[in-house]
Amino acid sequence: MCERDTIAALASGAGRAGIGVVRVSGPDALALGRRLTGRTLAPRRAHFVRFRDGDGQVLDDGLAIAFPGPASFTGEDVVELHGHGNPVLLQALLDRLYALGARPARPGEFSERAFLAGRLDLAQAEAVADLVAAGSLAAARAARRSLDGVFSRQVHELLDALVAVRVEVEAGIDFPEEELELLAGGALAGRLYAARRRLAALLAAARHGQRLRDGQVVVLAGRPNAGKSSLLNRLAGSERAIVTPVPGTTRDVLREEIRLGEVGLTLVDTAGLREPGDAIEAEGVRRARAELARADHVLQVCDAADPASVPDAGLAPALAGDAGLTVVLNKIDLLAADARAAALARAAAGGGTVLAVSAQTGEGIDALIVHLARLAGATGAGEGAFSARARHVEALQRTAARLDDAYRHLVDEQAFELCAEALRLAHLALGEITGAHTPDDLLGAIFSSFCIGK
Ligand SMILES: Nc1nc2c(ncn2[C@@H]2O[C@H](COP(=O)(O)OP(=O)(O)OP(=O)(O)O)[C@@H](O)[C@H]2O)c(=O)[nH]1
Ligand SMILES: [Mg+2]
Repeated sequence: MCERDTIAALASGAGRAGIGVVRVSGPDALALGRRLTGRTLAPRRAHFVRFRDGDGQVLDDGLAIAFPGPASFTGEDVVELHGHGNPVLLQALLDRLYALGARPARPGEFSERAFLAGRLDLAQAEAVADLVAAGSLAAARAARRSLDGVFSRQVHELLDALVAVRVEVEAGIDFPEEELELLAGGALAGRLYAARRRLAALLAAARHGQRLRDGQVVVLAGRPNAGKSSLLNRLAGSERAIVTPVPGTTRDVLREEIRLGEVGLTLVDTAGLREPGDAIEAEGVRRARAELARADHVLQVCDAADPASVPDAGLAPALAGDAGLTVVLNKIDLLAADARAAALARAAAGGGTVLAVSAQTGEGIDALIVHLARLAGATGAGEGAFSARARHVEALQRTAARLDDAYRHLVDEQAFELCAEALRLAHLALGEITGAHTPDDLLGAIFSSFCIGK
C-alpha cells in the first residue's frame, strides 16, 4: 500500500461538552502523540497527560491513547486525544497537530482508510456512518448488525454460490451438445434457481433495512376539515398544527418526526385537497400534491360523518401514486354503531386498509400506531435486521435481473456463452455492495458523504 500522510480531525460532536475527542491516524500518529504530550504512549493504555502547544504552554489536560496499526480502526497507527469539550481548545489542539505535520482529515477519511486497509468492507464502512446517523434504536441496532458484517456475510455467501455456478457454466461451454442439455435442465439450473431465491430473500431484507435506515415519510392527505392536523397532533402528542373548524386551515406543509417504540417516521400534514379559493390555498394544495408524490405512504384522512368525504374505490390509487395507502376514517365518535359499520363498508370498497379513529377522543389511535409502526419497519426489527442503503438495494436488483437473464439463457435457450456473461455481470453487481468491484469515483462519493472525523 502506498505511503500515506497523517490525518487529524475532531471525532466527537461540534459544540461544548464534557469531553471532546481528537483522532489522529497515519505513519506519524505515534510521534505526534509523543510531541504533543511529552510521553511515549504505551499501546492501548489510557495515559493522563498534558497537551502542550509550540512554546511549551499547557493547552489542556486529558487522556491520550495509542492504537498501533494494524490492530486499529484504520489499520494505521492511531492516537486518540480526549480533552475538555471546548471547541476553542480542541481547535488549538488540532492546530498544534497541523503545525507538527498532520493535515485535516477529509469527511469519511478514517473510514475510507479502514476500508482501503481491509479492516472493513464497503457495506460495513457505510454502516459506521449509518450507526452515527441512526434516528431510532431499531435503526441503530440494524446499523450495528451491518457493521458486524451480518449483511456482508450474506452477500459473500451469495458471491461464493455464484462463483461455483460460473465455474460450472464456463466449463460447460466446452461440453458436447447432449451434456449441455443435461446441465441446463439438471443440477446447474437447480443451483442457479436456488441462488436466485436466496437473492430474493436478501433483497427483501435489504429493503427492510433501507426502510429502517431512511425512515418512512407518511403524508396525511384528504379533504379540508377531515381532521388531518388533529390526527398529526394526536400522534405527535402535542399541539403542533393549528386546528380550527374552518375548512382550509392548513396552508403550509408541516413535518413532525414521531417515535413509535423503537422505530420512527416522519409525518407530514398538508393542506386539504379541494378547488382552491385563493392564491395562498392554491399554493398549499400544490405543496400537498408535491408531498404526495414523494411519500412512502399516504394516510387518506376522511370525515366519517361526511359521506362526501368517505373515499370511493377509484380515488385512492390516484391519491397515493406509487406509495402505499391507508384510509383513515376520522371523527368516528360522531357516528352511532350502525352508521359506523356503513361508513367502514363504504371505505373498504376501495380494497385497501381502512382504520376507524377519532383524533378527538383517541379511539382507534392505538391500532393506527401499530399500523404505522409496522410501516416504519418495526416487524422483524428485533431479529437479525441489518441496515442497508438505496445503493445496496439497487445493486441487488441489478444482480437479480442478471440472474434472471442467466437462468433464461441456460434453461430456455441452452446458450451457455450468454449465460456465462449474464452471470459475470451478476457477480460484478453483487460485488459492488461490499466494494469488491466498486469504481473509484463511487467510493469517493460514498465516503465524502460521511462527516469529518468518521
Ligand atoms: N368530533 C370530532 N371532531 C374532530 C375530530 N378530528 C378533528 N375534528 C374537528 O374537525 C375540525 C377540523 O380539524 P382539522 O384537524 O383542522 O382538520 P384538517 O383536515 O387539518 O383541515 P384543513 O387543514 O382545513 O384541511 C376541527 O374543528 C376539529 O376539532 C374527531 O375525531 N372528532
Ligand atoms: Mg389542517
